[in-house]
Amino acid sequence: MNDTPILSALDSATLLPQAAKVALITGITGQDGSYLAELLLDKGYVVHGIVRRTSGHNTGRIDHLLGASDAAGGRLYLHDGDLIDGASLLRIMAAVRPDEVYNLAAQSHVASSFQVPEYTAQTDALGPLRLLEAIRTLGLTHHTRFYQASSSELYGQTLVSPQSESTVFAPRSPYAAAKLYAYWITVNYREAYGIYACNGILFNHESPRRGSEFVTRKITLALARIACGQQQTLLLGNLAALRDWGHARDYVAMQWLMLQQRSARDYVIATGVQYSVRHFVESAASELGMTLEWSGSGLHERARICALQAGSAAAAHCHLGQVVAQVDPALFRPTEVGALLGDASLARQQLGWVPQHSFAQLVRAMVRSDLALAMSAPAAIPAAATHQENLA
Ligand code: NDP
Ligand code: GDR
Repeated sequence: MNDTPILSALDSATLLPQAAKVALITGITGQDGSYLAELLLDKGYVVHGIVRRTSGHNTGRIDHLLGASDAAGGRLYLHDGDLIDGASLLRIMAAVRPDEVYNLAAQSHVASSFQVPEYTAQTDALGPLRLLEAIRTLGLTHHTRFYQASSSELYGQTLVSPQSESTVFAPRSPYAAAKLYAYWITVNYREAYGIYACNGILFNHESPRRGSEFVTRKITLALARIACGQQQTLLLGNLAALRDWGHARDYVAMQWLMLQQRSARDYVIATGVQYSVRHFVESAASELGMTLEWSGSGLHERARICALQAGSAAAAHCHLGQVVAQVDPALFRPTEVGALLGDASLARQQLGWVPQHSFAQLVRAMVRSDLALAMSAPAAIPAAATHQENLA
């Protein structure tokens, strides 16, 4: 990292108040990492983040937190590292000696994991092992608490619904298989060495900061562009897929809470409400003043505008009968997870889990944010969102 205010962890340790808790976040540049960093800084933590080398700027989601004179009060430090580079993780862990590690870094796109399965395993399966080994070999076993970003994708093909902590796993992608290893190695280091290590089995969570290749953000970005006359049609894969979608800000609060308990255990975090991809499209379109009508079925399904709300952005640029969404068979996955629905009763009872955002609020927040982006800075919209052939 060249142009961000980075101190070495050793420098920072001498500058900081002794009482502040120290957290290390991997994946701090991602959706969850950015919200978690905000939460921990608000709580007075000193936050260290691992940032990997890329050819471009990848700190866009946390730029507002960087800089010694901002609200973070100079308590945020970034370190170059990579989950596939054990030496970098050991070096950073030794320097920071964190009270809490949040392992959020991952190749997190399920469809991409079919294209890069080996890399996905290196990052998502062996990455957590490297972090746990660093904790153990540095003698931090009884000092450092560890959070692993586990996933509802672990349930994959299960026929049990809703899914809870006791539901058997049946992974259905290289991503899910790698996360399965990470889940069990986290349990193993808890049982074998007494490390406070736990898995948050989180169901899908979204936000205006969601990556543009995930279906919710792909939909809100594309429909916002369509409403502004910048794009004609949105291509999608499996419209029938059912997901339990929450807001990322609610979910990172649970990640923190899981590390504040008397003993470590694994928790499902989910809203307990399920919607289809098709319903998400309709909801987002409705926020933009478009009412849709579906025709065809399966691989030929498409949605046309059947009503336009007067005065909406869409009314100025779209026309009745316009096809705004259609299925592209190329966007189906080799093996699909058709339906996920979480039962977060344990987290509700033991951690006081009450999500603050409803599905409708989530859709509205994402649509409004992307409409503002399309109207003010259309060139800033990621290419993945506008390229019609992008991967599902
Ligand atoms: P994102 O894809 O938004 O963020 C992933 C983060 O990991 C980014 O900061 C990325 O860096 C970083 N990263 C990727 N590869 C490496 C690597 N080799 N070394 C170091 N860092 C790397 O994911 P989310 O924030 O949505 O998810 C956070 C975690 O939670 C992930 O592990 C994901 O699998 C898991 N999860 C997510 C759910 C969701 O619905 N969001 C649900 C359940 C689990 P860069 O910015 O450079 O790309
Ligand atoms: P998912 O999220 O695979 O559940 O993983 P994604 O948004 O990619 O897909 C959700 C469902 O929508 C279907 N779908 C499409 N998906 C994408 N990305 N693009 C499309 O065009 C499209 N059309 C239909 C998919 O087939 C799927 O059924 C997310 C990630 O955040 C993981 O890291 C995390 O572990 C899980 O959620 C829980």
